[in-house]
Amino acid sequence: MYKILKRKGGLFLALMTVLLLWGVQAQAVVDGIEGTTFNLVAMQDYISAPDGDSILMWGYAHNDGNPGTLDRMQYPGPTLIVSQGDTVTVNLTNQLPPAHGQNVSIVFPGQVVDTSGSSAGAVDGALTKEAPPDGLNFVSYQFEATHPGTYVYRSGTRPDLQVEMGLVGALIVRPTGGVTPPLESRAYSPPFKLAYNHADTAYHYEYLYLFTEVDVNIHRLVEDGRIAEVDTTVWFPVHWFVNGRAFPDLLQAPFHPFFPTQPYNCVPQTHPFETVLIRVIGAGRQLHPMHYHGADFSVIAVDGRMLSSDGGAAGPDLAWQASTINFTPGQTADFLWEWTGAEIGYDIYDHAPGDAPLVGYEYTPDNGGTYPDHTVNFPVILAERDDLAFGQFWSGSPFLGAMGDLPPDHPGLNSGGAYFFPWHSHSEKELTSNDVFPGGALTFIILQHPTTPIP
Ligand SMILES: [Cu+2]
Repeated sequence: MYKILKRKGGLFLALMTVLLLWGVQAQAVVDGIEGTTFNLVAMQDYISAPDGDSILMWGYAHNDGNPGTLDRMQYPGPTLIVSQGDTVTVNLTNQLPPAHGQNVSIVFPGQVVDTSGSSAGAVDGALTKEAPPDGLNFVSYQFEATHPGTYVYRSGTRPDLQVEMGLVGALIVRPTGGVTPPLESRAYSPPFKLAYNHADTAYHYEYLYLFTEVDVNIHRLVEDGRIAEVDTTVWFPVHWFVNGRAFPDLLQAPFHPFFPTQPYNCVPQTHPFETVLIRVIGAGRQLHPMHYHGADFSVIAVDGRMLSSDGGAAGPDLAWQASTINFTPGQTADFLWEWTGAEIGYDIYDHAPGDAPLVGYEYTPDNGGTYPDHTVNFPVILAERDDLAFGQFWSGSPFLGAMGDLPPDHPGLNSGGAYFFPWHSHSEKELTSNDVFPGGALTFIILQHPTTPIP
């Protein structure tokens, strides 16, 4: 039995505008594997970084032959999605090249883990049982998912090296409480779901923000068979990843063929008045001040525990509001974000002054009133001529390259007229990838018009 207890200047905006409007695709769900038994394999492979680099990684693979999963290592590991009360089994085998001499393991902070189902050749490690690099012996980690929430899982074997190398992932426990949120609903809104067992944790869309860093020098040494020379006390990361990709790669679709070992993206989308749940994981070694433009958010839980004064019945009454949150190494948090435009004084649905509100799209707050018609059109500000580029932007390069034609059937650039709010690290160096700007921990939340469906 094992227990572990602002906006920037014109150039920036022009760059962003050009880059972000290409082919943005997202899913309003957290990609991952649902179930109660997961067979993970530690493997070695490469990821790509936006500077064109190819970086050797170790990661957890989930090979079950089903669509939506990979049969090779992925970075980060597969997001494991379970339900509260489930007995969860994660079996781990180790197919890292034996020459590295690395056992591997998984620790599940917040869960009480039993490894008694492991094979006889599993090895006792410093923190938990480990799988030797023979591809045969396995460790069976079993726990009951007692509390809903957002959790990290990661290697418990030399984590300074193995987490850096990519052996990390997310665990999501969904609540079983069948509470119907007594909240307003609108014609365009999908049904509410709950993050925790309380109506005040209801959301329409959820997204994962799993933050990691990479010091390429460590990966080069491993690639060269020089693990003995790795010194993680002189660690100096030059890549910052959200869900295993950096800007602009994280705007591409999940499971995009450009990124065969980096399946997850990070493109939050919502409509006005709908609620977004962000699941935050500090999976690396640094603090990251992540900054969410457009509206303050409300932190409703930390480390898989709702911020409640009475253990849950009062809901997240101790939630706190902010525009920036530190991703703390080893910590998770959940927050809710909603954009209403309530205080900007414009009609956000592009109707002319005096027009009747769009039926089904008007905001009806909980107090029974309706959102006022400001009779002021939302202003449209055209970019300065010098900030514009002419023609079509896509060149096949992830960065601004030569002009080229959009591919056939491309829907055009921001055809829905959405607003884009940057969501980014406020540690400015983290907006680079190996000293190339823009890159790193930068993405956008896309505020779609109500008539634009969000997949
Ligand atoms: Cu900012």
